[in-house]
Amino acid sequence: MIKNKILRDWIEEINTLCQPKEIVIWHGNEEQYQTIADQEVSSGKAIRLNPELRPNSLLYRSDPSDVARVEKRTFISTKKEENAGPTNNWISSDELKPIMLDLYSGSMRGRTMYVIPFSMGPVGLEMSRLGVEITDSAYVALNMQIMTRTGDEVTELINNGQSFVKCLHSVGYPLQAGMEDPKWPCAPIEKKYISHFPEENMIWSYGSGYGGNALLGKKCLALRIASSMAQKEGWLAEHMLILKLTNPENEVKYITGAFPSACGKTNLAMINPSIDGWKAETIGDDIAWMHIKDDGKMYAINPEAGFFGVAPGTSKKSNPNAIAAVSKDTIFTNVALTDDGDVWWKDLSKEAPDHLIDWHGNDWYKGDESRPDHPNARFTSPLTNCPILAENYEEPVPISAILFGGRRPTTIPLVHQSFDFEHGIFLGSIMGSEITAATIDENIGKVRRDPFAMLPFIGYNISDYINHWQSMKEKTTEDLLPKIFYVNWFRKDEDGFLWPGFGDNIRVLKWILERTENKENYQTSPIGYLPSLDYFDLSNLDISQDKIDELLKVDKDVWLDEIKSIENYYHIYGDHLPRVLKKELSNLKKRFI
Ligand code: GTP
Ligand code: SPV
Ligand code: MN
Repeated sequence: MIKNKILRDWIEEINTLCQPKEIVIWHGNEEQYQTIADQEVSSGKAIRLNPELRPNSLLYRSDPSDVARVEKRTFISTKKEENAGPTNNWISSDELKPIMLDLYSGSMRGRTMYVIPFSMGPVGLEMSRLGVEITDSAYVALNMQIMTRTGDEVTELINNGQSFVKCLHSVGYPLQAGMEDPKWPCAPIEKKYISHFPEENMIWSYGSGYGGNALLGKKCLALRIASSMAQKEGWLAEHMLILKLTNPENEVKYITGAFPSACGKTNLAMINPSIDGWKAETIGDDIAWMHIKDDGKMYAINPEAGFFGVAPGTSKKSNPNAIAAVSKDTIFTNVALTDDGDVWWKDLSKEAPDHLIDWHGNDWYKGDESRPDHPNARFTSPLTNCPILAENYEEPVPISAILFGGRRPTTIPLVHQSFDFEHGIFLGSIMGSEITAATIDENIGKVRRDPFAMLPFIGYNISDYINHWQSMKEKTTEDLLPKIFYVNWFRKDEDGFLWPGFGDNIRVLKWILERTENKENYQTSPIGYLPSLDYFDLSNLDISQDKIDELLKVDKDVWLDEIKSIENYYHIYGDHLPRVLKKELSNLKKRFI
């Protein structure tokens, strides 16, 4: 039972504002999940997949206009514009609140309002943070059950006085009497608002039912609001996977990796190593919260309880662990349906089935020009479904290395190490990547700078964010901080990707972990330490020397252009270019001359 007065009052306030037909409190148990799932199936909103092939699993098809995060409609609302900074859409709360209150007024008419208490991070852990999402979407409720720790256990903590982030969500499609409810209700793009009020620890999301726009524990709380909390409290909330690695000598190390959306975090988090003797175990695939503890080391936790992973490209060959994770208890969104009631997406098998129902619900025949799945089709599965989940996945783990990466078809070598922590911050700041289907954008495929893979997720001013990273150095000593690397699985020549990627990325990880032990396995270049080929494990890999040379090439002319491009890009900081970036850019230039 909810006893906390702040929460009770807030529920009453939203009930009056949004006028739902009923209120359902989420208890976080299996029975409630199944009841809601059955209702969704009988109303035709969800399809139950063949229980013999895909037990306890659902398929949803979204509205074609509502298929990914919408960065243009994502706002950081603070009193002063400078607190949101040059990379965020800012609206003053005085201006935004009346607009959104007007939209929320009666917005849940004819719908059930779910009240979902949740914990990001294990329930009761000091690093964890609580939220309550009020939503009129059963899809959101079901997904939150998988993605977070929800229900009575969390209500109990709130009853005991723990603070929580108020997360309000409405799909923005009130039902008047006699109106038919579409299968995926949502509002048109210009009425969508994904708004964050970091000064009040509050999130208001309106008009979208998809992923990070609607599952408010994820990008909205665990990244945008948490990054702002972290800045005030001295820790880091990052868009990073967490991976546990055991080498053939049985030594365990942990790494994190920040790659932009749809650039390989889930895949690396579940890597199936292609070289003998190495063991990889998953801890997290999207978000890491990191703190420096009393021993001076940086520790990470995964605040999530599930995977909201990209389906296309996932196969037994590329990611057998993800295939196992989605074998049951999974919600699929915007994948294709097979004739026997199972799912299909691009690359799941070499050959597509002869006939499918596509993500619009229409017949699709092999050879058709259109794609049967959406490029940002996703699966929602519990962490515990992953066969290589580390047994200590709920404990903070010490991080030896941080990887930055992205999709860069040129310029950036397969791997290089920063000279030190501050140079590592520079590498994070210049990250670039091709824009992917994980966001609705007309420029998909174009390279944009995506610092720390956090461009869409920093909840405050990017200058302050860079300075905050630098402040980690004051909390400990350089030798105890994680070593920083920049990787690029996506360099191309005219035949496509130069590097096989996936399981073979272990070769790069092996080199990285040896670097954290200060092994003399490197050569120095102007951009950082590169692998020395004598110490780079290419055993049993069919790849030509030309391709390896190309993968590790640091071309002076190309880099002089890159430096110009960075200088130009740094103009976004205006007068607030952090000193560390100024210094590192100047050092980089000097090393090339
Ligand atoms: P978000 O969930 O959006 O944050 O994405 P993510 O970073 O977890 O990306 P994910 O691992 O889901 O990969 C996205 C796409 O990149 C998939 O289609 C993968 O098949 C592809 N991919 C991942 N790793 C590699 C790799 O090493 N090489 C190549 N060529 N493709 C990869
Ligand atoms: C991303 O876009 O980085 C995701 C998917 O992880 S979503 O939760 O929709 O933001
Ligand atoms: Mn992500």
